[in-house]
Amino acid sequence: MNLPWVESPFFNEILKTKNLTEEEKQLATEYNKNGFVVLRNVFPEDVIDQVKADMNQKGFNEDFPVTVYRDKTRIQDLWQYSDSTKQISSNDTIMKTLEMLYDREPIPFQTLNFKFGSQQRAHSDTIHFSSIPARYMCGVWVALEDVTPENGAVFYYSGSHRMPEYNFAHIKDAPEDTTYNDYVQYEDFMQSIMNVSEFDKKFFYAKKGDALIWSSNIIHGGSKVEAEGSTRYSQVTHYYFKDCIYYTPMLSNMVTNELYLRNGFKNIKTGESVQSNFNGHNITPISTGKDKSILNNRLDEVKKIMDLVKLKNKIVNKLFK
Ligand SMILES: O=C(O)CCC(=O)C(=O)O
Repeated sequence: MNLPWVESPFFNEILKTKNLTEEEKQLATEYNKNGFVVLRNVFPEDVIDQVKADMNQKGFNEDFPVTVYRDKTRIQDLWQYSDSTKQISSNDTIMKTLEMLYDREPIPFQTLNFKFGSQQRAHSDTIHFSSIPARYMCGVWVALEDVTPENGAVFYYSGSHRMPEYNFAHIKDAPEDTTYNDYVQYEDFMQSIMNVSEFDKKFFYAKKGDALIWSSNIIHGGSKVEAEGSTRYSQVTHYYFKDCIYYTPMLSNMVTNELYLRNGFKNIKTGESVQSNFNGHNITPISTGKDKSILNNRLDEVKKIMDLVKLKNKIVNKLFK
């Protein structure tokens, strides 16, 4: 089936056919049920401390020039300037665990380093990063210092990954394009869904070096920072998996199925540029406007025929004018 096996309705049958250790079986079973797993004490202390040093000396240092997005709380893609940030994203234990959970090569493609709690409202990563086949995406959140009820712990709703992947097609009444200005409507919607759902809200009171792996569609966010000014050094890496079509529902038109494709992003581990395909088969996106495309291989054939007709007309006109 075109779904990660850990999210498949046939999970229990597939599990029986897998050659996994008892520990891996337990991990996969938890991930299937809850949509997240915790790995304790995964990263060497010196790498973590170097990431924090890079955050201060580069990421949050206004005198250090960067071309990536940053504000007082977070910096996106610090990996471009920091080898230790890359090492956290490409860590062997994490990569092997993801490969086991998804049966495809993981592709780390974006980092977010937080100096303070994000206080981000409940959301699913699928509004930002989705894939065809669906759900080949996950986040790995790493504590670079201990997390307490005071410094804005990450929260998540256990089991919420089983919900549909909500997007603007579920809430807007017109088939309009959306932008980040509409995001607050999505956040209001997700909160109202959580208010009427019975998922357990959990907080990740991590110790330095712990990692939380969350599946693409689990609802999560950052809780309030109770002790003003307290730091919460942490790093999230977002991963896609090999041989998918990658897109952003937030900037797509999900009513008309015009996708904002994410093509040519960098694999943080290998430095290679990643192109979309469907299970290894080429796809031909056809642009429908400045930043959106439809996927229709038959239309591509039509386009080729139209190009040939145009060429034939040109030749005929030249010969007989
Ligand atoms: O670190 C946090 O507080 C939340 C991060 C988050 O929600 C995300 O990366 O999607």
